[in-house]
Amino acid sequence: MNKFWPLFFCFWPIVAVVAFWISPAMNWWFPGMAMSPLGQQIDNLFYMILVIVGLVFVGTHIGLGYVLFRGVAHEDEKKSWFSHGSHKLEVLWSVAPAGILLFMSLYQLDVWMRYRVKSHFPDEVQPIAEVTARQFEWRIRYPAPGKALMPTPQPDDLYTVNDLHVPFGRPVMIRLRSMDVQHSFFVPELRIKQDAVPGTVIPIWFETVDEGDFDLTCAELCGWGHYKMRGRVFAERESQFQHYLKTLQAEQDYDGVRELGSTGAQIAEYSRGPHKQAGH
Ligand SMILES: [Cu+2]
Repeated sequence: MNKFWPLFFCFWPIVAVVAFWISPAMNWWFPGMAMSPLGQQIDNLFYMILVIVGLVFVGTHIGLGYVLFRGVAHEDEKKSWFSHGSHKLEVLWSVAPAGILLFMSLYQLDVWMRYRVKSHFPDEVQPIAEVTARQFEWRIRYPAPGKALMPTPQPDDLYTVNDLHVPFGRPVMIRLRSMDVQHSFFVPELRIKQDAVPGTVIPIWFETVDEGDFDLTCAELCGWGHYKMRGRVFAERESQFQHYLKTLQAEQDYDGVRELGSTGAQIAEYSRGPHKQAGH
């Protein structure tokens, strides 16, 4: 019976290690596969840290198990003893974690810079849309088809809410702003999480590897309606993306009086869900 507690305390670390081991295969760590190359690099950093933490965890629990089993095996040694510390040990367990933390901070610098530091962004990346967070929606401004996004709104800009369309297979940039309080632009499948801060414009770039649609949520408790600040990111073929912009333009220019000609037909076609169709 006196082996119960040592066994009990050693059982849970073993369960934890098994769970850690099978988690990647079961897809328990992440909200699906990373759909961007940078997201995959971020996942690799996560696994690197997980391995280090896992080794420390296993090591300390082997130590704990040893002490527990030794304790029950040597009933005669039950009397406690006091230590005034060991200089060597103190140095060792201060320097080793400091070294590991330093290694982790240097190792991730490259990914961090590519993600956040403007001078390390891909050369060809251009802003394709401005996303303005407000209580409680994502307002999106695109330039007219064939034009570049200007820092200030232009008369022929295109507007929509909550549905961000982007072409996949090339890096794209959005300019992130906030109209009221602090929000956070969070696309879990692309591993993007960036605060939207009132008074600043923050560029975010990403490259989606395949077509698909992904959740866009707000990751900053921004008020009573925070829960409903939910949008979608549609990654589509370049031709589909251009088609989407043209449809948005037609929709915006439609005065409601014209006959249901080509413009109306285009709107009707799009409202049937063209992003699910093949490109045009
Ligand atoms: Cu929000």
